[in-house]
Amino acid sequence: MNDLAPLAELVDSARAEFDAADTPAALENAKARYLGKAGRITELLKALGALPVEEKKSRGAQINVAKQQVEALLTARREALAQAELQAQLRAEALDVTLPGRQRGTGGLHPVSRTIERIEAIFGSMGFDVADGPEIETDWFNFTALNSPENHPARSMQDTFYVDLKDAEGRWLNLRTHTSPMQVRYARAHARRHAGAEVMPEIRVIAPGRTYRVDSDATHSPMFHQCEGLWIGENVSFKDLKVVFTDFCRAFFETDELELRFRPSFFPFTEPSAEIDIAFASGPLKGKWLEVAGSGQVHPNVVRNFGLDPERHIGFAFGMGPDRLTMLRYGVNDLRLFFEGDLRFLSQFR
Ligand code: 2NM
Repeated sequence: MNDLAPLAELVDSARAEFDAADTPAALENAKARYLGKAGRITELLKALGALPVEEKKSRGAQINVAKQQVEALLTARREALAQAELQAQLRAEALDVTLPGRQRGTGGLHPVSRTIERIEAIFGSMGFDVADGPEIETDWFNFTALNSPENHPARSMQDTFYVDLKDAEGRWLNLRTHTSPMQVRYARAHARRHAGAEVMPEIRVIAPGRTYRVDSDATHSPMFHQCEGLWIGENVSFKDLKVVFTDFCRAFFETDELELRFRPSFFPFTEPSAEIDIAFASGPLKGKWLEVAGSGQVHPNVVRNFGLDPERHIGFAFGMGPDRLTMLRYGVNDLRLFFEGDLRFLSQFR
């Protein structure tokens, strides 16, 4: 046992085992195999007792040198592991302080929503309430109540999205093709609330919202917006419609330099009916007649379906397209841009 080679081998194998230990716990296990109670070095030291005195001295010194080497290796490996752990932690928590700050994205209202808000504010200033309601409607509210005959082309499958669903009373449902059914709902609730009153307060309401038709090209989208207006009283005339709508157009387009034209037309729910055209006195659209709304005096059959007496209650209604008004206001030439959700387009309106 005087040979140094086995001791050198022992130190080498300790080095190999310490290097192979890649966690502090594994390293402590490896340490036990050399320096623990039954460790290889401890066993060698225990065995010294059996040797003669002279040999014990020199052999003991040799073993102690090996022990110190193993202890040094252990300490070095402990430090290396601690360093590695620290580096890993630093890497995991790395922060690049040269990166630009993260911006909180500022959202914005969709241009059509902005238009609807403008419409609501302008008509609100003229005493109009805002109503909204179901986009899935019964045939009765969407067509029948509005004096659309059973065989009217608007009721055909080619024009209207029918839903394979009936309401609680077994009536077929469809996606509303205009917001007028909401006018009917509003007027009926109003009539019920004021039933028996000496004089019913006037109905003044607009109904903006999503509407649906089977139609799709650069100027038609299967989902589009409408805003319909209704004013019913005991003495509301076509003259009032002209005043109200003229004021609205001036406020909406922020100019008094525009002309309005009421062009005779037909709608099942109004009689007489008129398309409303406007022409700007200046700007890129100068002098061009642009159709902006349909209108008319509410048909007596419709007034009756409101739950009111057409001999007493009279008024007008109109319907316009916020999508088209938005195109005119901002000079957008393709309706589809509004519904594709491309932020490069939408963020221009923020
Ligand atoms: C339009 C044109 C003309 C309209 C009629 C009604 C109601 F409910 F009173 F019958 N609401 N909206 C109407 C009238 C809508 O859109 C082009």
